[in-house]
Amino acid sequence: MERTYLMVKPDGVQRGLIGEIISRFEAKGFTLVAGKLTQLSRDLAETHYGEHKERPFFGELVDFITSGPVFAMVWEGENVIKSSRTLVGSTNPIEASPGTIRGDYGVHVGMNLIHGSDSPESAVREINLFFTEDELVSYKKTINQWI
Ligand code: ABT
Ligand code: MG
Repeated sequence: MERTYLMVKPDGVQRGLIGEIISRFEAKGFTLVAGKLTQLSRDLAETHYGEHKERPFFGELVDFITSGPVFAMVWEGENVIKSSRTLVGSTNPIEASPGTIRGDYGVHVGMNLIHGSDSPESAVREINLFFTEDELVSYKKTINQWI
């Protein structure tokens, strides 16, 4: 079954939105495989966002993502990578549709509440960056066989 890495960013944690965000993925029918509150080191943040190293906003991005605790998670389900990006909404909350997390709660492109892996390769890379194998819990839901 496909897995993805999702992370409530420092703004989402500060605004008390961890529960609300988790609820949306639970309601969709995805399965939580791992979760922890953690504070990113600058090193880890720079590795995680390595693809943006040359971008003008890189320094601010790393400042922001290390500014407070994040809630790191792994979720599992059919097409969870693409589907969770749809639930998250466009990068810029101004363009994100109502009903998406960023569309409902976001204001600023640099503080857009939640991160979601953007491809199968990113998902594997990010899951391994943030979690050890023994932190990932595999189980089958015993209720609701329909999703
Ligand atoms: P992430 O899930 O955080 O990776 O966001 P997303 O994949 O939707 O968007 P990308 B393009 O990966 O943006 C990474 C972070 O950089 C911020 N950003 C992006 C800016 O601050 N200014 C910009 O012009 C762009 C393009 C938004 C993302 N995160 N934060 N926080
Ligand atoms: Mg991204």
